[in-house]
Amino acid sequence: MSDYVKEIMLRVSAKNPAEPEFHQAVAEVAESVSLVYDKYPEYRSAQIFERLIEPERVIMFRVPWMDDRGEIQINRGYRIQMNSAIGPYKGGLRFHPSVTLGVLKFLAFEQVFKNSLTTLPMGGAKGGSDFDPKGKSDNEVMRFCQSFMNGLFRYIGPDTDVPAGDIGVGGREIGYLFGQYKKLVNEFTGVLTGKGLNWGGSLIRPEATGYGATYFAAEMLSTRGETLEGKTCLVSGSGNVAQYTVEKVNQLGGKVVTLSDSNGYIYDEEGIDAKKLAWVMELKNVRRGRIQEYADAFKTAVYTPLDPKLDHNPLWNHKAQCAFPSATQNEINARDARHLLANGVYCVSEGANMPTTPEGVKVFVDAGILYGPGKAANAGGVATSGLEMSQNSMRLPWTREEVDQRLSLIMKSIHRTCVETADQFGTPGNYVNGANIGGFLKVANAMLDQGLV
Ligand code: NDP
Ligand code: 2IT
Repeated sequence: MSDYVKEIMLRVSAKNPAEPEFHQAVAEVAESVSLVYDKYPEYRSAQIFERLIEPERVIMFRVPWMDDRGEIQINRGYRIQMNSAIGPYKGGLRFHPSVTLGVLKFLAFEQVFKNSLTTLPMGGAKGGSDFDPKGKSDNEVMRFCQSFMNGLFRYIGPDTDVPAGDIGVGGREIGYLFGQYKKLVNEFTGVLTGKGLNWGGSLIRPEATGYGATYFAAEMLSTRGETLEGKTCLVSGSGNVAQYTVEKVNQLGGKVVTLSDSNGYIYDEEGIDAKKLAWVMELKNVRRGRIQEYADAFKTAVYTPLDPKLDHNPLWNHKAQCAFPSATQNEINARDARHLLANGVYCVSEGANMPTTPEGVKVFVDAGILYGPGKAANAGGVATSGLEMSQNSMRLPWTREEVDQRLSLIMKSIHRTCVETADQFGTPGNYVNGANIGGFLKVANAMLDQGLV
């Protein structure tokens, strides 16, 4: 760790106690930014990074709602408006019991750099609640979403802050949130993305994160003259990102052998083909069941329950060439990273946000594998949200082919930025530096232009 990073981290830890995920995300970007500060001291004297780690605004609010038994429940809602130098705040909402201020600050911080990489004019934000949608009825989810929007609507808008989905927030939740916003403000606007196709949503938005992470892997492989054809892939999670990663990997000729949820994972040696994937989509999106059922439905699969006593995740201990962590933060530790390398994996494209611990990242970077960090590899989701915003502004929908083509071009552009920036700063092949610095420079230059913001 350089002296600059040590000094920054002392300040960040003292000022933001009990926010380990935020510290983790800041430390990684600080290492990359120290290369920029060495080369271009004007950013250091303007204290750009020091400003970037302080959110522009944090909104916290009570979310009271009534469950189906008539009992009152109280959750906490948040929106972290991190940076608006290059566009309105933009980023998802996460509903999960593990949500804290520190988790959302790490996600909002990552979002600033990710959104900058997309080439589209979007600032960075994240929000959500410690509400757990699991086991709740549709009516309970609706009442929660309505109360959440009652607390949030004053602070968002199509030119101010445009939330979207993340863990626990999909099409159903965006519908309830949009309906309540419209009722409160009396305006039909593009205030949220991930909307339904009949009411302002964009084709390909549901697919975009998984497709994008797969396009990013294909770009990384192309630097070695390879494709996904014939590659065996490990995917974690079984939600939105995981599902559409499997779909695109299959379309590009690869084979996915794993999926998981918070209870365990399945390994299907024969691969999760289109028919099995359709079954998973029905299980997860309609019946909202557990991945364990896959092994009952398909005899080719083995289910392994999660063992919290283990110091590694056995999902990452299977023969493969590519891995797409697509569940949550810190799901690959150093031991998992070493297992992946030992099993032949040399291409990791992160669908999730910060799924690899700092020690795990070091294992990948030191080994010189194709390692695409989340803020580059999973940027296709928010990029397509940006395309949804464009269509809403024009009041004209694009075709599936048009949106997919733009998504694919954006992922190629992000990949190019990573490779060229890593080269320029003396660390060829290091996509971590490429993404962090590439994302930083655009935001930093906008902040320099705009005075002391
Ligand atoms: P979903 O809610 O659709 O799916 C999340 C999946 O991850 C589920 O299978 C869930 O299992 C599993 N999971 C969640 N939390 C944990 C945990 N603590 N331990 C183990 N498994 C867990 O979310 P998404 O697919 O949208 O999001 C997945 C990741 O991708 C997140 O990191 C998110 O931030 C990131 N991402 C999402 C984007 C999007 O457009 N949706 C865009 C960019 C990144 P279970 O059902 O048991 O909870
Ligand atoms: O982490 C992310 O990039 C998202 N959850 C998507 C955000 C968005 O605004 O589409």
